[in-house]
Amino acid sequence: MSRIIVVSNRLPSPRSSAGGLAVALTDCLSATGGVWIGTSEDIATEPGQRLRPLDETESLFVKMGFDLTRQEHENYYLGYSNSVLWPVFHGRADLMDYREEYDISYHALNARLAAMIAGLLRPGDLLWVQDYHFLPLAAELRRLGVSNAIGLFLHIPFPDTNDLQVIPDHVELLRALLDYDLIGLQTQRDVNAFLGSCRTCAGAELMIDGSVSAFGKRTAVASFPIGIDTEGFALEASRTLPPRHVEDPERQHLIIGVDRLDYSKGLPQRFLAYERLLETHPELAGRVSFLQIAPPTRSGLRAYSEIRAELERLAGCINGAHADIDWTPLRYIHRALPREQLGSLYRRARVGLVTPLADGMNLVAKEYVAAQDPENPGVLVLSRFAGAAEQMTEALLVNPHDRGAVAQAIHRALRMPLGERRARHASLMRKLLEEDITWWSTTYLKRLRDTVWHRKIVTAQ
Ligand code: GDG
Repeated sequence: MSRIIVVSNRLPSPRSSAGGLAVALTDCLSATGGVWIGTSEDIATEPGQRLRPLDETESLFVKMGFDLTRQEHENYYLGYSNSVLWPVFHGRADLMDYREEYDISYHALNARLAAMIAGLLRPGDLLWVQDYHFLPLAAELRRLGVSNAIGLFLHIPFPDTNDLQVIPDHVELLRALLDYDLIGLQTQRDVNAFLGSCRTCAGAELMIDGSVSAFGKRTAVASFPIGIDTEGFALEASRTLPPRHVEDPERQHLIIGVDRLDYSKGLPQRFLAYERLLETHPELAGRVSFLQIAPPTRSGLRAYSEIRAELERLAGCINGAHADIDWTPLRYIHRALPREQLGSLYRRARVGLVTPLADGMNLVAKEYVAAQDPENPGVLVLSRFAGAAEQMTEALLVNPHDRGAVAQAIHRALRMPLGERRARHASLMRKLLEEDITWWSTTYLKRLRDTVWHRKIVTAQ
């Protein structure tokens, strides 16, 4: 069986090891043997030329790390990856901060990484690259003569052509993407956006089998909506005791939001929608409570410190206007909670509020549903702009920009009869159990293997 080589920005750490992606990929790497490559947490003084094996105790697969220099961290990671690609791919071209040194560093890092990977590849190895940090990696590997199958999975949305064109070297990015054998996206919407850009910017031809042909190359493109470890998550949430200090849900209906503090997650809009609920339903005073957990991320970037300041101001305004001596309507926690605690909080919350303005998938929506008590489940209020909305049609789907509509959906969720809650939860759960994280990785890898067969047949003809 061929080895699988996974490349991702971060390696799974013992802290993140409960995360679905880490579990699923660890499982498939352990079954087939392989290597997981990612950045280490260390900062190097010089760009290294070798991957370092980490945690030698693993026998079935190895983790190999590479260090970023401080300059690469600034220019490749915070710069091109998170100040150019992340905002543009999330429909926020207005927040793009494009600089030539970012562009140069991004391509140089990908070239350096390709050289390090090429050194350890064996014939038949499958390479599975994760996410927007490595869009040109396949092109760099091909330049070095690597002919192994290489797949990409993009965890974030693919932008519409108008947005993509804001990036100065977008045609080069597309050309580089066509060096992958398989491009996996989260949703059909993303597939359409990608194909549309290939057609508009590169005059690409769409083939009958769903692949795309441009620049003399051909790539398979399909959606593979990422899932979670549904069964495991449900089991853990049903086992864990609720944390102390959480008010009794019989007395107070808990509404929960859990997001990295990112401008794509629609948090100010969500806070304002909650305020609208309090204004339009004064009878809820003292009986409802909104808990928002928003751990920090990518600190050092202005867009992130700005959104933090805005949220703190809004939380203060909303509590100032609506709180009472024995009631805090909104609790906002700007740090990460332990994973075990999340499950039981989800389970206690009558409403899960997931209202991003743009999101590749959104795993919180899936975790919230998996954590519910099937006998007395809470209700998911979900943005139409989360990739998850394509699968989770039994949630209350909302436009996160429409404060009134979100407030109404929360109200409807709070009042929803038990029968309807159970029915919606049961059909959401069926899909989450069917299309879980293992389904996602096996389906993707099967398709990647198929592209190899396809290529062999075409070459033989
Ligand atoms: C990207 C795409 C796509 C959050 N707060 C805490 C915490 N979390 C965990 C959640 C969830 C994960 O972090 C967040 O995943 P999301 O999917 O919601 O969002 P991104 O981080 O933006 O992920 C996204 C995903 O990749 C996978 O493809 O769905 O669209 O943007 O698992 O539970 N975990 C702990 N404490 C917290 O306070 N322990």
